[in-house]
Amino acid sequence: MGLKGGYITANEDLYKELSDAVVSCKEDEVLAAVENARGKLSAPDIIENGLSSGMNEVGIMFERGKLFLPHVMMAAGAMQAGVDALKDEMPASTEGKGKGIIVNGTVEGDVHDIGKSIVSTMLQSAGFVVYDIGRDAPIMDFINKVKETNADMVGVSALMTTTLPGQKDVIAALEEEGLRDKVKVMVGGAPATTSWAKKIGADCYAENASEAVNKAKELLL
Ligand code: HCB
Repeated sequence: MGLKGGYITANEDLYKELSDAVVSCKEDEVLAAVENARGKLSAPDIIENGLSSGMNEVGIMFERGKLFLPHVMMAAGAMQAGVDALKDEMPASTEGKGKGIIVNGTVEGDVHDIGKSIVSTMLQSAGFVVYDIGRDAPIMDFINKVKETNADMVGVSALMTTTLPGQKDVIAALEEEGLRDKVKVMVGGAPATTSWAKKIGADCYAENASEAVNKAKELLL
């Protein structure tokens, strides 16, 4: 428990333990921290405020040369194990049921998929039907899945400045295929912003998975 005691600092201690476990790059530490937080924090809270902040810290340390790529890969694997351990505990809601089919993927050339997968899981928990087309997904995979499922929304993730234009390319392809009026487009990922979303004609930008759920509800329900 933190110095001041009480719920807020107790939660902060749990967040820190979760975050530190990801920074340790060790799967067993992440699983132990998740186990300790279970029942005290909700599954989305553990993922968004604990594990994800650890992953951001790993990113900063990588940028500063304090961690190297193999560490980042291990931290990513450890974080994914923590997220997987919580999958069955995501709150189930039927709010979005029958209201929205969402195709979600990471653009071609980009292998980052932890955040995108969290978004898919949270959207599913909210009751939306989600088709996750994975990472490094060619533009036509987005288009074909939209056609096949008659989707209402497309979520396009990009984690690198070099792959960010892929979001624009997906929108352009939707236009070319005459699908743009039928589907909403949500963009996300670290280099994306609200102004980028506006610039490329997306319907919304979501900073994290909770916001992605809220934006999907706003646009589809
Ligand atoms: Co990677 N990587 N990486 N990486 N990586 C970044 C993204 C850098 C920013 C790190 C840095 O240099 N500071 C950088 C990109 C720089 C740039 O912009 N140009 C980078 C680089 C350069 C690379 C490689 C090129 C490294 C190399 O090989 N030399 C290579 C990429 C190869 C490729 O894609 N072709 C690479 C590889 C890797 C892995 C494999 C080691 C690993 C990915 C594992 C995986 O995803 N399965 C990895 C990781 C983990 C990172 C960092 C450290 C963390 C990303 C992450 O998972 N964050 C990242 C640094 C950073 O982002 N701060 C670094 C945690 C999740 C929960 O957050 O932002 O992904 P998120 O998702 C949020 C949010 O954005 C939003 O909701 C999510 C949940 O809250 N959201 C959406 C995301 N998508 C959405 C879609 C929607 O529709 C709505 C909301």
